[in-house]
Amino acid sequence: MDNELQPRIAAEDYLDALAAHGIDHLFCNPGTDFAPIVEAFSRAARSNRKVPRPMVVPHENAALSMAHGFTMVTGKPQAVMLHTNVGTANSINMLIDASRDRIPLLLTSGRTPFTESGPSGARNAHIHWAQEMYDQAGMLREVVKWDYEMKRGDQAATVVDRALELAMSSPKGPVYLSLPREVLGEVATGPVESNLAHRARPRAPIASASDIETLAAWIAEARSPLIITGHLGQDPRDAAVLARLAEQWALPVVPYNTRYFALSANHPMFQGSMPGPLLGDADLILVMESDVPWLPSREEPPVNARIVQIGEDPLYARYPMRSFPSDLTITATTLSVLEALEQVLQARKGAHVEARRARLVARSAELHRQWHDEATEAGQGNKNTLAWLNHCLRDVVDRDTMVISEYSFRQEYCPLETPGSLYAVSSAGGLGWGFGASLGAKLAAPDRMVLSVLGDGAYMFANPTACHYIAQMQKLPVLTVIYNNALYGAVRRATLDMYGAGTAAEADGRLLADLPAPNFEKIVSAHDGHGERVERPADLPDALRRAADAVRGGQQALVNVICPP
Ligand SMILES: Cc1ncc(C[n+]2csc(CCOP(=O)(O)OP(=O)(O)O)c2C)c(N)n1
Repeated sequence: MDNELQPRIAAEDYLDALAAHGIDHLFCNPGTDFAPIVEAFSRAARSNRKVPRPMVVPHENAALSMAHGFTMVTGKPQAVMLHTNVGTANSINMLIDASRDRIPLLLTSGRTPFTESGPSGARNAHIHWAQEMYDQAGMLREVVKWDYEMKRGDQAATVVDRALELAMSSPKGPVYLSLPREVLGEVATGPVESNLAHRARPRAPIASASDIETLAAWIAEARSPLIITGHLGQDPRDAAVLARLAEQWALPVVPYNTRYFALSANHPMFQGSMPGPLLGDADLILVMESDVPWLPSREEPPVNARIVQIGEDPLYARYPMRSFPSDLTITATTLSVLEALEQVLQARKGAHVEARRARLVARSAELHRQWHDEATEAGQGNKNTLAWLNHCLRDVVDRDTMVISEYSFRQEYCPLETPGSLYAVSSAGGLGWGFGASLGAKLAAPDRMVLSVLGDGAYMFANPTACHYIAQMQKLPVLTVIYNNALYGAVRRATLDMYGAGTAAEADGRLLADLPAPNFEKIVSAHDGHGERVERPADLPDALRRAADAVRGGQQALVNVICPP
C-alpha cells in the first residue's frame, strides 16, 4: 500500500524525533513489542525518510556497549531498543558502565501491552502476561538520569526532546524510556508537537574567576604538586591543554585508572599510572575528574597537603559513599579550568618550577628505562607477559589507532600520542564492555584502526560470538588482542590480598579464579576472521603484524596471547 494511504502511526513520529536529534543508529534486540517500530522503519525505507539506521545486535550487552563506543568517539548520543523487561535486564551491566562513565544514550525498550484484548497491539502471546512488571524502569532507575513511559502517541516528539536534553546536560548520562506497543501503534490524529528549536540547553559549568585565582596561586607556590586524572580526556581537547600546562609548570601527571587519553607516556611529566609513589610527598594535589584518586586503605596524602577536587560533578553525587578530602572543590569542566589556569598562570612565576622539572625529567627517564627493560627481558624469555604484549603493540599502533582497553592496555609499554586514542572500561568495571565498544568505535570511525586489548575473562563476558557476528555482518573489522592468563587474575589477587596467610593461599588463590583457556582464535575463524594463538614471546611481533594486516585488508582478527601467570 502507498504510505500516503496508510494512517500515520506514533512509531513513525518517534523515529522522526530520534532523527531530529541527530541519532544515527538504533541498536536493537527485538521481540514481540517491536511490531510498530518494524512497520515504521519499513515505511521510512519506502518513502526515503531520514530515520536512524536500525541494526540488529544479537545480545543486549553488545547493543549497549556499541552505542557507548559510538558515543565516546563522536560525542553524539545514540539509541538502543530492547525487548521488554527481559531484554532490558540483560543490558543493565553495560548501563551501569555507561552511567558511571557519563555516556549520554537513550535506552528504550518495549513494554508488554497493557490491554488483554481490544485495541491494535493488545496482548496476543502467552509472554505478554508474565513479562509485565509493576515498575519496569525500577530495575535500572538508580543508574539513569531520567526515566519515563510514553503514555500517548502524540507525545512522541516531546518525550524524545525531554530524554535527550537530560542525557546531554552536565553531568551527561543515560536515560530510559519504555514504549508500550499500543502507544507506538496509535494512529496519529494531528501533527506532533516539538519545541526543540526553542529549548536552550544549559551550558556545562565553568569555574569562578576567584577559584581559578586561588588555584593558580597554590600552583605557583607548590613545591611538589601532583595532578591525578581519571575521566579527563573524555573531551579530547582536555589532553592538549593539560600537556601544555604540565610542560610549562613542570606538573607531574598520574592518569590513575584512566578511562581516556590524558597525557602521552612520552611526555616527561607522565609519571606512571599509580599515584602512590608521588602522593606521600605532595603538597598540592589536583584531582581532575577522578572518582577515586587514591586508595585510602593503602595510601594517604600528607595531612597538610592542599587538595583540590575538580569536575563536572566533583562530589560524585550518585555515589552513596565517598569521603576524599578537599580544600577547594570546583564544579566545572576540566577544559574550562585548564584553559583558565593557563591564562592566569602566565602572569605568575613559580618558585620551584625548574628544580622540580629537573627532578621529574630524571624520574621519567628512569621509569622509561625500567619499563623498557621489563618488557624486553620478558621478550627474551619463554613466556609472554603483559609488559611484552603491550611493548609489541608499538608495531601495530599508529597515530590514528584507537585503543580500547578492558584492563590490559598499559601506556607505559606502548605510549600513545593522540588525544582521543584511548578508551578504557568504566570505573564501575562491568566486564564485557570492550569488544562491543570497539565495534561501536569502528562504526563511528571506519577509517581508523580499532584495537581492543582484553583479558580472557573480559572477552568471554562480551558474548564473543555475538560480537564476532556483528563484526562480520556489519563489516566492522577490528583487531582483538587477548591477554590470556587463563585466570580471573583480579579475583586471585583479591583472595591473596585478604588471605595471603589463609588456607586459600595454599592453592595459590586459584580456587574460583582458574579459567582454562579454549582456543579463542578458532571462534574468530568461525566468523571469517583471522585468528592466531601465540605461546612464545618471540612469535608475538609477527603474529600481531599479520593480524593488523588482515584488519587493514577488511577482515576482523584476533590474537590469543597466552600469558601464563
Ligand atoms: C560483569 C562482571 N562480572 C564479574 C566481575 C568481577 N571481576 C572483576 S575482574 C574479573 C576477572 C577478569 O578476568 P580477565 O579479564 O581475564 O582479567 P585478569 O583479572 O585475569 O587480568 C572479574 C570476574 C566484573 N567486574 N564484572
